[in-house]
Amino acid sequence: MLELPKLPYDYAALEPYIDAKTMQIHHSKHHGAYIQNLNDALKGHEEILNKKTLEQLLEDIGKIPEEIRTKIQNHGGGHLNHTLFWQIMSPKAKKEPTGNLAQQIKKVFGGFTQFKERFSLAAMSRFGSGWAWLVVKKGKLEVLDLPNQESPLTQGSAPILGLDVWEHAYYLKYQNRRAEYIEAWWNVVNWEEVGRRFGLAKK
Ligand code: MN3
Repeated sequence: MLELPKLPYDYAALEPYIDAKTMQIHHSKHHGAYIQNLNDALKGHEEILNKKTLEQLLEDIGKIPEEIRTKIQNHGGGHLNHTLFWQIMSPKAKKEPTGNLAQQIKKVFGGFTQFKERFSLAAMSRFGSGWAWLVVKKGKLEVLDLPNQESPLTQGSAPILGLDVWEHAYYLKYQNRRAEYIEAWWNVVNWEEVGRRFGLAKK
């Protein structure tokens, strides 16, 4: 049985950028539902998580038994995506990446400002529900936007930064103003954690 991971900070910690009510519902209800649905889907198939992690299952979805494949993609993806999302945000966020990650962002996108524009555009232009991602693919940084709870792992990419642009992530505070939510979110990105994930993905 998988359990809902605890948030590494209080629900109100990301105010004023992300409000406490949104965080509470998003974590306890939405992420909670992915966990519950994932556990339901795994009933009778518990053995698949003895041999592989959920990450490994999503990297090679063709090997997941067909009768539960779509559910594992949706709810397993939802679980991993949100787990990453909580970790790559922090109330003590620094405004910019440092070290090797900063250098690679400059090399690939031309600079941090250009990267932010590129990523924000991906987040804005994702039609309907989905995520914008910064991933490492074959050692190189890339920006992606993917629908629903599709995991970058399924595309052979390691996610290091993700922005949830489902309406449940911002509607209470920002209503239809997705651009304002994206702009505010940059203030809470935990670049230390993104840099740590970059270091792991490069290996
Ligand atoms: Mn969400």
